[in-house]
Amino acid sequence: MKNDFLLQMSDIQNTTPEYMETLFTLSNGHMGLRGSDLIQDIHKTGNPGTFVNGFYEKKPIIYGEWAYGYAENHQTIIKLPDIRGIILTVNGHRSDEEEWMIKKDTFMLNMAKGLIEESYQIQTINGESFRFSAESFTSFEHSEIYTSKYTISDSNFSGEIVIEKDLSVNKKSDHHSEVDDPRVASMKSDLTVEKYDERLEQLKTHKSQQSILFGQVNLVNGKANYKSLILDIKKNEKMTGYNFVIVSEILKQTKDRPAINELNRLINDLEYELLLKKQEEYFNEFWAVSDIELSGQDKLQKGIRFNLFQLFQNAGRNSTTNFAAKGLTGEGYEGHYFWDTEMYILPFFIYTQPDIAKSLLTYRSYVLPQAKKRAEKLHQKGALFAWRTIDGDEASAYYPAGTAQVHINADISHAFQLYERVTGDHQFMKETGAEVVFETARFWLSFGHFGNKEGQRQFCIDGVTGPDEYTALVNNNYYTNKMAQSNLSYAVELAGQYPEMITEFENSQWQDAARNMYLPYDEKKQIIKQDDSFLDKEVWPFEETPKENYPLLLHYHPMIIYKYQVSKQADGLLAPLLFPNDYDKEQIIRDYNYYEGVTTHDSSLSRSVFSILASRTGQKKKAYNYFMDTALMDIVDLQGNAKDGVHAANMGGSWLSLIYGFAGLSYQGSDLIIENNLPDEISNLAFTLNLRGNLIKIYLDNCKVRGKIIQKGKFIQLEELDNQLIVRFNK
Ligand code: IFM
Repeated sequence: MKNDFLLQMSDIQNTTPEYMETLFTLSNGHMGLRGSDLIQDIHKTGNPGTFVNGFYEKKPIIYGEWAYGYAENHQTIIKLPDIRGIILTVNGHRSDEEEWMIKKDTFMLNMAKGLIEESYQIQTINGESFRFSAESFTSFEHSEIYTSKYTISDSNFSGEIVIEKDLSVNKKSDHHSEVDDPRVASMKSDLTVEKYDERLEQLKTHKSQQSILFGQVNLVNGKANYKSLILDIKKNEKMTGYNFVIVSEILKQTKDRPAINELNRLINDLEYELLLKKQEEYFNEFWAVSDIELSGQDKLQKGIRFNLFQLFQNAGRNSTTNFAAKGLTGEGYEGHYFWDTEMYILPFFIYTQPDIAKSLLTYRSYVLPQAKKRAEKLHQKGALFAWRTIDGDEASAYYPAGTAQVHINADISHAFQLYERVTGDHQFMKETGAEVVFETARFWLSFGHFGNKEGQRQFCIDGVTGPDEYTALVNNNYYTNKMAQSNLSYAVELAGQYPEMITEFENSQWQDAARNMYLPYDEKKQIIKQDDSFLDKEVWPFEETPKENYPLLLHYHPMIIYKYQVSKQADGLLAPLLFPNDYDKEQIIRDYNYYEGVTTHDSSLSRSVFSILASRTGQKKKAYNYFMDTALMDIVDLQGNAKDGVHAANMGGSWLSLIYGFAGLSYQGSDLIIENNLPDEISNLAFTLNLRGNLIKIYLDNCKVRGKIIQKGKFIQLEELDNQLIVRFNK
């Protein structure tokens, strides 16, 4: 197998245990377990643990000063015990009680198959020695199973080796929180534990009213044991045993019979080799439709595959869960879902694995009732989606950089629109998406207002925060207004197809607001204004700011930051990225140059945007440099906080930098255009897109763009021009 599918310790910059655990996380969208030390010794280090997507607890937010409509509860993903770590007992002596020699020979994440493979040379304090190998994975065939095959060989003794896992919950070590970093928080797990049967316990939360079944089965020579795995070793003979940890789907607090019956069937038929075979099939399929091959700097190919792998393995797939900002790799951002999914992560899925995209979008429809309630609470019409959430309710305790980011509404509408455009799945829009788009459009009409701007009646949206979290509560954030306009226009388009879902009056209001949306522009500087007041502020004193004072959010009070022209991340520049046909190249370059000068990139969501726009405006060197920071962000720990989880939006951003940037994907009318913007450092790029069921393999090299249909779907035509590929769809 090609080494570019194997992530090893030698590939990564930082080797602290917490950081390694993040990078070597195994997940299947339902559960994620950090890649902690396998064999527990007397030196307990790191921050191991397991996360279940959407399994969380609530607790009231205590405000020093409360105001009407503030978010009521924290929602925090629960850190369950480490289901990976094992304790070995050899002839009565335990690995976590005595000083053993444990030498790691191999440890790798096999991204081609979705496994961790590892082997150790072990010598106990009494001189018993043996080789211990393990192969483990979170099953994609049955997402409630994490399984390992353990093999003992080359032993210099005959005797008993016991392999155990400590799955007891509510331990002190299941809690870890960084006091000085607002981006990290976890909640001490306080679960009610009830014995369910001889194999399983039921773990219940209190306030969020959820429960899961949790337990293990061990198999040796076809015999099951629910506590531990006992191997009778003969000197020099090889011996194998299997462990299966069961982490059920989230159940209703009352007994969820069908789900439990299904789980019982699953437990009775556990078969490692079959699950392994299926795992390989899943991953073969995944790489066949999603891989990106490219030439270039050492580690780049592997870095890109690592990003794609993490995107694939961390996406919720059951329509009631989504994609947390850190996936299931750590406790950063409490397991919350943000706009990261729609604007950075979903394009990858929409263009490569539309079924996963559909499931992530369905989640938004699933929480639409909460979004409608939220709008009502704020005395608005329609729906207002939570800025950060697990269960759909707003969980942001700091509203200026939370609830006020109402652009989330339009981001969600935009993702539905992209899904429909790329897949042609109108049925989904009819059944699920249209209502979300209409409700978000209703919100804009009631939240915004017509005002007089520059002598004209224009639609304004005041008192909001845009993507840049270093600028809060402003009037007419350019990005928000542009996105709201697009949301309204899409609602009008859908209204033409489903007129029975809206009123005539609404339709005309939406058209009016979209047509007259105010988009702030500075005539003197000839650039878009991030918002009404951004350019009037003093520019942040960058020259006097020591390097160690970045990210600013950890060193300056918000009141100081908000006074200045300083952006944490790309904001207005997202508009030309998403609507390239609305801006000419000179305009984009002027905006780019200005806003690059005031952006710190303290958010990991920033650099990919700068890379894409640099690609599209012929600034190849810049495009490449920003891309490299994006592509290898977690592998080199660029942001310094990968220990708390991967930067999933940035991983989506690295896909965007390649496909929207280097391959210049855009639309002209209904035609999709691929354009060759490859930087000098990358001479070849190949990737696959799924366009209305057609799998198209696209190749770029220094002088050409080529396309090949490798699986046929609805009618399309490819036209190859000099350095351009045009995909035409049948209307
Ligand atoms: O959604 C982002 C936001 O744009 C910047 N702060 C972190 C959030 C989660 O990734």
